[in-house]
Amino acid sequence: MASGILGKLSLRVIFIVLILVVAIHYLLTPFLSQSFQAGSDENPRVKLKLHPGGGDSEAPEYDWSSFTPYNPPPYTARRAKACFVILVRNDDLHSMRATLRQLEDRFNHKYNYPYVFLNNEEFTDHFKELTTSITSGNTSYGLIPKEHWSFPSWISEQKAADTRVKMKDIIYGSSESYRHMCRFESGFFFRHPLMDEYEYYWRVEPDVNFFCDLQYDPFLMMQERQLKYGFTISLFEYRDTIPTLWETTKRFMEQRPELIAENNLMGWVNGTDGDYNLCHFWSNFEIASLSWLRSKQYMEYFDYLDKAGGFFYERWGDAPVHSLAVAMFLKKEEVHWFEDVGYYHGPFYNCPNSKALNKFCHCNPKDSLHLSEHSCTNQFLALPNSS
Ligand SMILES: Nc1nc2c(ncn2[C@@H]2O[C@H](COP(=O)(O)OP(=O)(O)OP(=O)(O)O)[C@@H](O)[C@H]2O)c(=O)[nH]1
Ligand SMILES: [Mg+2]
Repeated sequence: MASGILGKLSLRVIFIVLILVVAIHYLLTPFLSQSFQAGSDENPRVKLKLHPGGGDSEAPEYDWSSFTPYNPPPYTARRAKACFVILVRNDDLHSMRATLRQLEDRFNHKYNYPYVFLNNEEFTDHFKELTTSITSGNTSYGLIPKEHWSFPSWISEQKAADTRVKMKDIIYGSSESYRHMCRFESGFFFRHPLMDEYEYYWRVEPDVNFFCDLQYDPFLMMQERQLKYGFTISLFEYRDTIPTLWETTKRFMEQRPELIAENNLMGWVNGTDGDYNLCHFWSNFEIASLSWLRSKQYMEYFDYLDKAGGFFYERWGDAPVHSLAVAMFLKKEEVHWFEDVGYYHGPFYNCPNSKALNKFCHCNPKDSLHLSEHSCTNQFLALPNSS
């Protein structure tokens, strides 16, 4: 009798628990599924960013099928008209060599692409000897013409000097050479005569690190997929360095609407308040098309900015300049995130999350900036394709 009552009781308890479990599951389902859908349509890479700290077994694999390797070994002789371009000082020889060693080991010993070194001063024989000795491709060394690394006639040197004093508390705000560097990287490196024979460039700096064996030729990939601009890291710019860059750019767009691409990427840089949201591609790494930079629209944009004076009266960086140009002139399909290039430029990493890619690397995906709120890569990936 007692066991009969107990039996009925435990059946009731089990029944109630079951109902509770089903109810709780039903109530929580919308919240759980929302966290997977936020910001993404069907792009599985966007979902991945919702797993910060992932990267090992629990991180979802995503579709890498569109990323077929180009020149799998044995290596074919096919090459793009491409080079590495490196703006560097003689004093940076040893950090330069450390980077070249990695670039060769991770990629270029198989492809032997040439290097163009540029400098505002003559390279020393010592620099030339010790960089040529460590590289597999041809090396050439160019002196930057004075007019590409000096104040243009319309700039008041006094006003520029006053600006440097006013901006002394901003990163590189007091530096004159940094401003020449940013202006040069914005408007001139691709016009140096040593660059004339090339169609694509990979920008490299001393002291950056490469962590992954690249399994294909990125230049040929750019060419075959008609890509114009490739990046590894995106982030937010310091607003104080570019107070009027956005309004200057908007003025340019108003004056030259016919130069703006129909399906452009302005959605990536438009802030909700109508201001620039500060998203930019970090230009210390770029693999990109030279004909795009040499195009009428880019050249007009650079000239417009140059005349406006912000390279000297503020501290406009080449990264937001290139990025705003990408946003105005290119379509999403022409811009590529080199997720598989493990890369470090202090203090940020790009490191592939996918096991399929990370197996060629020695970086920790958990360090990758794209998993953090400081990156704009998620927002880029979430943009719709134009077609
Ligand atoms: N020849 C030459 N190269 C320079 C000069 N200033 C900077 N560069 C190069 O320009 C590139 C960018 O300069 P960086 O000092 O690295 O600027 P950054 O990346 O914004 O700042 P960091 O965080 O210090 O790396 C690097 O390739 C430097 O080697 C200069 O005065 N002369
Ligand atoms: Mg740097």
